[in-house]
Amino acid sequence: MPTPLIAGNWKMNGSLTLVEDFGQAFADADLPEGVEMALMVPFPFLQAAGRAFAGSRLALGAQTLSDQPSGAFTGEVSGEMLRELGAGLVLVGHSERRTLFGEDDAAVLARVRAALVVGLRPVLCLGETLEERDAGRTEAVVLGQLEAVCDALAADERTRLVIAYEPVWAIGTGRTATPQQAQAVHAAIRTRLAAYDAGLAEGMQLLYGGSMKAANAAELLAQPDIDGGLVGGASLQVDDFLAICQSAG
Ligand code: G2H
Repeated sequence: MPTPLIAGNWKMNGSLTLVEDFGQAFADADLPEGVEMALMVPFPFLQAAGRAFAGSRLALGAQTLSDQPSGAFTGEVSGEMLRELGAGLVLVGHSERRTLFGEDDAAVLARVRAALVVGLRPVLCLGETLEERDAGRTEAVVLGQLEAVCDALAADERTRLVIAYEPVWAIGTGRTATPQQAQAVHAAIRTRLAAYDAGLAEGMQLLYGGSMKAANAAELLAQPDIDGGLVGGASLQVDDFLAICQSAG
């Protein structure tokens, strides 16, 4: 069984005060054993969050990175810069990046490679739109996004990924996939990973994302192929996020 991972994604929200609140709360909280916890904060908060989370079990993550190591790319942030600030994980291919910022499968793969090369763990996000689900194309879309990355990586690189399934229709909408819907897609992802390598499939942390909250986390996390959560809105409230982390223990 993979180690459960609960990762918060603040998106373009939060504040330095909230960073301090989380640092304090996670330093003081009685946290479940054997659960990894992380928070993906906006770039400007990374340094403060690195300090605030030091000594706690909350790992630091970023929400995207450049596919380039350095150079004349105004506004971009490299993987090496994220490492220097203490980030250990980075989201890649979140649906908001894919749809709002035009990141296609090739761009996602380039960012995964950029993360791996500097030792960041890429959290690769996959998910179908409502139209794709209604057309019966959920598995084809999700597995296609998975293959676009995994086919191009070496076996040892694949083992360094985390995968997050986030149905686009459930993101920030309050509409959560049922545990059965999520489990079915997670099982399909794990089966596809087993075609690369059985050990890869067994060890991969498969996170569910899309309106996960304290009230529904336990039921989602009880599914056999759901190993954790990628939590957006509910990761902005320290008590809610702590409760979700507790549910994973
Ligand atoms: C999906 C998720 C976290 P939310 O984007 O990445 O957000 O929990 O607000 O649906």
